[in-house]
Amino acid sequence: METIYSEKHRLRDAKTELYGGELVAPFERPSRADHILARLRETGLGPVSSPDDFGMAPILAVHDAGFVAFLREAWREWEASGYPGEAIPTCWPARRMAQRVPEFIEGKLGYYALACETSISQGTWEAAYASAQTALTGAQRLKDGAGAVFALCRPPGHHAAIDMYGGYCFLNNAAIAAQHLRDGGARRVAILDVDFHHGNGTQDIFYARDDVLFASLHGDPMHAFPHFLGHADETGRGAGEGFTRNYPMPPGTGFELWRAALADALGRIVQFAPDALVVSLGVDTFENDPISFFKLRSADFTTLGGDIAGPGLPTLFVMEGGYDIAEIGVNAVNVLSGFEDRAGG
Ligand code: OKP
Ligand code: ZN
Repeated sequence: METIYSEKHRLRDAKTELYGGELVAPFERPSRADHILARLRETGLGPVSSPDDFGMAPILAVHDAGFVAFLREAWREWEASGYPGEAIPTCWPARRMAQRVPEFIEGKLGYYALACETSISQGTWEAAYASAQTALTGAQRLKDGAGAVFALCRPPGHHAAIDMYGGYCFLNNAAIAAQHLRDGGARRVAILDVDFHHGNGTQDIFYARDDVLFASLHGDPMHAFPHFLGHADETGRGAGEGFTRNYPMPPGTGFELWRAALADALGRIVQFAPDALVVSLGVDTFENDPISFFKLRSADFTTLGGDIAGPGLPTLFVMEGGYDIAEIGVNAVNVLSGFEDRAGG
């Protein structure tokens, strides 16, 4: 399986994350990609290629133009404000307040942020842009006939909504790739999100649509980030009714229960009969993940990779989360090799 990878991910190297009431070194850091790349090379999964540049149009096909302009300018505006640290919002357009974009950067941050753990730092936009292009290149490979591709995206994307960033995400790589597949002629695309956290951004982008099915397995939002989306009764809106499917699961969930949810999600995907499958691949379901509460073991990732190959669909894996950095390479590549072994690739 070919991997698409850009060194530009290194430009996303924030110094701070707001965690547990303290500013700490971010969990989402450059060494995550290094460990995945090292493991890919060690196992000889396949070639590693640089992304092509598809420009802004495919990004603007899923994200709000004002939001994208904000992301591009946020660091410059924050620096100009004279504040000493990284850009973090302090105030939100909460219930019964005006939903109007302020002029001052601190207000803009609150308007466009859905969470404040994620600092905007120098280079964040450039890395997020390269991450989206990495996913787009993977989508293009599927369009050109590849059976499976791995987009080693960083920063991740699935929390980024039409006009909101947060949860370490800025641009929704998986959604941008899925839309690119649609615009390239795929009639239906399914997105399967196996990251520990609910893919609220992806759900937001496709919630009212019947051409992109979204299924997510995740920690119950009553107990886990993003806290305010991902309940089982969220199933789509309007024409999209029935085309969103959520599988929230409780603390301590192990592979048996998780795999049963996966089987149900894959059954729905098969029924949907998509032309392509995009997998939001997070391995923060791992038993030793520092910020999550599922109990999957390294060998389980091989099994679930095989399960995902079951439907026999052209499949794009888009990297999302995973914060046990020492094991992220083994766990992510286990999914890919499990997929290949079953797919016979
Ligand atoms: C990004 B991805 C933990 C707080 C976690 C943000 C998590 C973002 C995860 N108590 N806050 O889905 O892996
Ligand atoms: Zn996650």
